[in-house]
Amino acid sequence: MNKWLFSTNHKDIGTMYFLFGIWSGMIGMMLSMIIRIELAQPGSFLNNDQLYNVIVTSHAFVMIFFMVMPIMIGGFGNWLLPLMIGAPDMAFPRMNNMSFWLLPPSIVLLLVSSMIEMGSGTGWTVYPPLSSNIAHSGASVDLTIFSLHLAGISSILGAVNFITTVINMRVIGMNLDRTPLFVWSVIITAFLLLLSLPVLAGAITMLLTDRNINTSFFDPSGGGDPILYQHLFWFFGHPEVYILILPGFGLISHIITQESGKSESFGYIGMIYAMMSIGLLGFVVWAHHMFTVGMDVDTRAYFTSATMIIAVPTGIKVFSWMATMHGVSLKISISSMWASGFVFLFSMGGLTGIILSNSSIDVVLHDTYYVVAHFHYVLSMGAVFAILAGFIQWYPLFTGLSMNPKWLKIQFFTMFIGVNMTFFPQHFLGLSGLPRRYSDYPDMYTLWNSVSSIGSMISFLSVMMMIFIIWESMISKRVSIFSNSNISSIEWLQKFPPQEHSFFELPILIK
Ligand code: HAS
Ligand code: CU
Repeated sequence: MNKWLFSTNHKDIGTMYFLFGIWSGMIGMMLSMIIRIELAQPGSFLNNDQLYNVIVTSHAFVMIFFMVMPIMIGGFGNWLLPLMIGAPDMAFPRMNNMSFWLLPPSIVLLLVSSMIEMGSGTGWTVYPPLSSNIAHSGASVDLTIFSLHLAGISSILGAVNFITTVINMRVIGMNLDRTPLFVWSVIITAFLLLLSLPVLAGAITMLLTDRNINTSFFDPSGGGDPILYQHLFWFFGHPEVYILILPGFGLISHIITQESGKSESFGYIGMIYAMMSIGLLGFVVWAHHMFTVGMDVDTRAYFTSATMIIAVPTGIKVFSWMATMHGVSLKISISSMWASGFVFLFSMGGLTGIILSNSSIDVVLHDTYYVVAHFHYVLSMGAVFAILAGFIQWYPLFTGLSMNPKWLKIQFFTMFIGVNMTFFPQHFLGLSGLPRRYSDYPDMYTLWNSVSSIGSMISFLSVMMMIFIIWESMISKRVSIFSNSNISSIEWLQKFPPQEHSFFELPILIK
């Protein structure tokens, strides 16, 4: 009991993050199934539109803050980063414990907010005036704000920890141009967190005072402006979407390199610069989420162009992954299937992002299912595929066990079919004008909504199968030949030497 509650060990804390993330993922998936049941056919299932919006809002928050971020940064970051840089643990082990234990109270606040009064039916963007105290009276939105405060503090502490660890605790000789790509991806993510979360905290705190102590930051009748909230939110919100994908980029680079049997990623240095460019550019494109607020044409031209430029470093990454895979003899492992699936489907999501970045097109597509299709391709098939690729790749390390490869292959294909069947038709729905965040629709949208809901059922069953595969590997105690979870950082570095593009002799340097 105390081993977990008071843990200061990066591997144990990483494991707790995984368990927490998987548990939240179940909640998030359950909420998404309610959404797909409601939309499976016209007419009402819940008979309550506010409740529907509460479910959509909770789904987004749970998936973003309590599934993807804890698993990628908390789980993989804690487990792999110290091992990859040869550090005995994180720089601030007790702060690491606190980062983790802030999350359970945070998700409790979020879930409680949906159980009292009328819930928060605001969407994850929490825009006023919908989130102000007239449209959302009662304590629900306040509890959501407190939940975000706690999750934000957790992430900021985590970011400080990762930055300090990487700056101070790399093994001697591991210069920045020899530091593994996953470490780079986490460190860039940590900077994004550190710079963007305080802005969100400011915005939601201003909203809190608007709601409760009669300030009027976002209320025109008191001299405020609701558009200010959107600027503050998206100054956080856009970097946030790169926070959700960058650690995945890092995981994918390692998996593709290892599974291709190569000693380093194609264009290793270019990969680092690409991630830094994506991180930096991510801070100057936020208003592509606000093209419909009545911006002047020059501002729209700027945000369109700046956004499109992000395709260049992202293209560098995609083509470098492909070049890394190029020319190797065909050896298809499960994790390389997930990784290739990632490269393909993430690129598709990226391309629809480029389409949306055209402000004149976005005026039509904003708040339609086209946007929903875009971000589920980069998230459900980008971030989630990266998580599954990494989880399968390092499962022997985390648990010492091995999963059934044949079942994993079936699971991959059912998931691949399920998510594509769920989200590809949403492009059609969006292009023909179906708005997001509504619980019902005219009959003409029935076909693709039904297909989408059936697809979501397939993905649901596929995730259940994954849980079964994990359970089976645990009860059968099939010890993996590859790895064990007691590996020390030094053994890790000897097994997986860092970038070898420059000469690097480990045993000597570690001394
Ligand atoms: Fe996005 C909305 C644009 C990447 C997540 N995005 C969202 C939302 C989420 C999200 C969650 O400009 C909804 C938020 C909400 O609740 O309202 N997004 C982009 C662009 C990129 C992008 C340009 N998004 C992501 C990633 C996400 C994510 C990564 C999470 C993991 N996104 C938008 C826009 C909106 C938006 C608009 C607002 C829409 C609205 O109306 O609300 C880029 O980073 C993508 C770069 C990647 C690629 C693919 C690989 C690159 C290659 C190089 C060659 C390609 C070229 C392009 C030269 C481009 C292979 C050629 C173009 C062709 C079309 C052929
Ligand atoms: Cu954006």
